[in-house]
This record gives sequence, C-alpha cells and structure tokens, in this order.
Amino acid sequence: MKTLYFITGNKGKLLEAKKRFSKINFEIIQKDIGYPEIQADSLEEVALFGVNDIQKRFDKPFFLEDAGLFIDSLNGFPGVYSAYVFYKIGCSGILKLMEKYEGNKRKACFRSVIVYKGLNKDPEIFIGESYGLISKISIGDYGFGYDPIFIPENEKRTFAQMETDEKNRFSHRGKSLNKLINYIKN
Ligand code: ITT
Repeated sequence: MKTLYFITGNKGKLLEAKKRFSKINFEIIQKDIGYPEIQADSLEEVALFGVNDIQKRFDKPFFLEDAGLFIDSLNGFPGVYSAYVFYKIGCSGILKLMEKYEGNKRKACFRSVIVYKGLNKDPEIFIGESYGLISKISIGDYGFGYDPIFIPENEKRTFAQMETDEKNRFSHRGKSLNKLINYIKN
C-alpha cells in the first residue's frame, strides 16, 4: 500500500483524508509537527508559508491544508481567523453574531486549500468550496469545528449530522481531496 504524509494536528481532518484515500488504497500518515500559521489575507498564503517551513525539515512527499468558514453577512468572518475564533467563541459565539440574520442572509462558504509538495517538485494547490447556510441551532455529533452549524446547499442537515463518507461527498475538503487524488493518480 502506498503512503502519503498529512501535516496536521486536527484529528477530524485526518479522519476525512484517511477515509477518502482508503478508496484508492493509499494510507495517510499523520505528522503532527506543527508550522507557523501566519496572519495573512488568504488561506493560500497561510498554507504555502507552512509548506515552505515544513520542506526544510521533512524530506518525504506531504500535504497540508488550511481551511476556514466565510460568512457573507459578516464580510467573510471568521475566514482566515477560523481556528482562533473557534477556540475563543466556538459555534455558540457564531450563532450569537448571526442572531439578527434570516434566510439568505445566513449564507456561508467553507473553503479548503490543500498544498501538496512532491519530491523535487514545486508546491501544487488544490481548492475545494462548499456553499451553504449557518443553521439557527447547533446540531449533530459527527465531525468537528463548525460542522454543527453549517448546512450545505440542497440539504436540511448540518455536516455534524453526516458520517464522514457522506460529508466528504459534499464538503470543501472532499472536493480538494478529490483534486489532489486526481493529481497523484496521474
Ligand atoms: P491544522 O493542524 O491542519 O492546521 P487546524 O485545526 O488548525 O488544523 P485550520 O486552521 O485549517 O485547522 O482550520 C481552521 C478552523 O476551521 C479549525 O480549527 C476548525 O475549527 C474549522 N474547520 C476547518 N475545517 C472544518 C470542517 O470541515 N468542518 C468544521 N470546521 C472546520
């Protein structure tokens, strides 16, 4: 079985990547070796900076990912600050900020930016997006992070009400992982 390293400290992301890659008989191995998450305007910049840092001290093919939730009515907040905001105010804090918004005013987008670094190759970027709405209440036990308050388009359930394989079919990460897999297969 082939292997590929995923530089992450997030168990939820790891499980999603493991599930998706198991379908092409690839084993994903977690490397929780950390990297500086710089303050930048885009997920791409954060992820590329991370790859640059990791490649100096890790010599096997790897990928890492920066992800975020962008809420329209909050001008894209928490966006690049998603990890910090989740740690500080969590899903309940976001629901509070969204209290006065109804219907389409609750639109949001999850973005995933994966950067893959092959040996002696330039970094390759794969992006996935999932559009949806911020729910009125937090619901569901699967997943992680903002999953209990995000309802993807054409669905009534939140990501946290979907098992991993199902979330992967709709999600930002499912899409960016599909692109990475296509690249690796070719
Ligand atoms: P890394 O070690 O991979 O960087 P992280 O938890 O720091 O893991 P990010 O900075 O990429 O991850 O993600 C920002 C936050 O956005 C993260 O803490 C989660 O709370 C949230 N998030 C990211 N992807 C998510 C998803 O698929 N579902 C729900 N919340 C998500």
